[in-house]
Amino acid sequence: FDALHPSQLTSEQLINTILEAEPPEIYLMKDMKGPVTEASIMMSLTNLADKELVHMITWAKKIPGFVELSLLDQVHLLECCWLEVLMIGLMWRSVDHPGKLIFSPDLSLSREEGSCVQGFSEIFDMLIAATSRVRELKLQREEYVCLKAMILLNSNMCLSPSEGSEELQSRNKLLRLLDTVTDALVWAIAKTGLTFRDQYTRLAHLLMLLSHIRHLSNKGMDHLHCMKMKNMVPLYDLLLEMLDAHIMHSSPSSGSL
Ligand code: AOE
Repeated sequence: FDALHPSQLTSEQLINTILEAEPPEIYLMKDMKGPVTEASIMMSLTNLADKELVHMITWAKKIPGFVELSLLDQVHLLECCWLEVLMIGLMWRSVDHPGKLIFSPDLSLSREEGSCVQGFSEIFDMLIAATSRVRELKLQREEYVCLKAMILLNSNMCLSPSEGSEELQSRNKLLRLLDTVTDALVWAIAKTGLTFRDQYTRLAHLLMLLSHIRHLSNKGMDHLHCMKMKNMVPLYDLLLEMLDAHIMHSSPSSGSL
C-alpha cells in the first residue's frame, strides 16, 4: 500500500495498515530487586519511554502519508504528541487491570507503589480515571489505532504553518490525511452495528477522550519538568536524524529504524 495515496485506500485497508504499524510490547527485563524507590521507578520509566520513542518514530513513518509531509511538520507533530501517544498506549495496555497502570508486561504499578514518586499520585489517578472511561466505552482495537493516529496528526493544529509553498502544501496534505483517518474511525464505529444515532454518540465520546488525553499530557509535562526529566535536546537530534534518514534513502527497506 505504501505507493498508494492515502485517500485511495479504503477505510479497511487504512486500518489494516495502521494495525500492522503497531509498536511491539517492550519488556524492561530488569529484575526490580531491592527497595522500590523514587529513583528506581523513574529510572525504569525513563528507560521504557526511551525505547518506546524509537518505536514511535517507526510507527509514525508507517502511517500512510506521514512521510509525504514536510520534514518540519513530521518533527513538530512528533514533538507535540509523544506523551499523549505514550499515554493512550498505557491506557490501552491497562484497560483490563482496574486500579493498575501496566507500563510494560514486567512493570505494572498500583497507586500505592507510585506514591513514592513525588507528584505521581495526581497524574496516576487521572490516568486511572481515563483508563476506566476507555473500559466503559469498550474501545475496540480498530478504534484505538485510529484515535492514536488522530492524536499524531491533530497535534500541531494550533501551530501556524511557516512560510513557503512546501509548508502550505504539507499542511493541506495533513488536513486531508486527518480526514482520511476520521473516515476510517467512522467506518470502524459503523462496524459495531450500532444504530446511526448511537454511532454519532460513540464518535463524540471517543473524540472527547482525546481532550482528556491532551490535558493529561500537559499535566505529565509539568510533572516531568518539575523533575527535570525533559532531556529534550539529544532526543530532538535523534528524532531529526531518524526522520531525515528516511527521506534521504526513501526506499522503505533501506536503513529506516
Ligand atoms: C506514560 C506512558 C508510557 O508508556 C511511559 C511513560 C513513562 C514516563 C511516565 C509517563 C509514561 C506517564 C506520566 C508520568 C511519566 C513519569 C512522570 C509522569 C508518570 O507523571 C515518562 C517518561 C518520560 C521520559 C522523558 C523522555 C524525554 C522525551 C523527550 C522527547 C523529545 O525530546 N522529542 C524531541 C520528541 C521525540 C518524539 C519521538
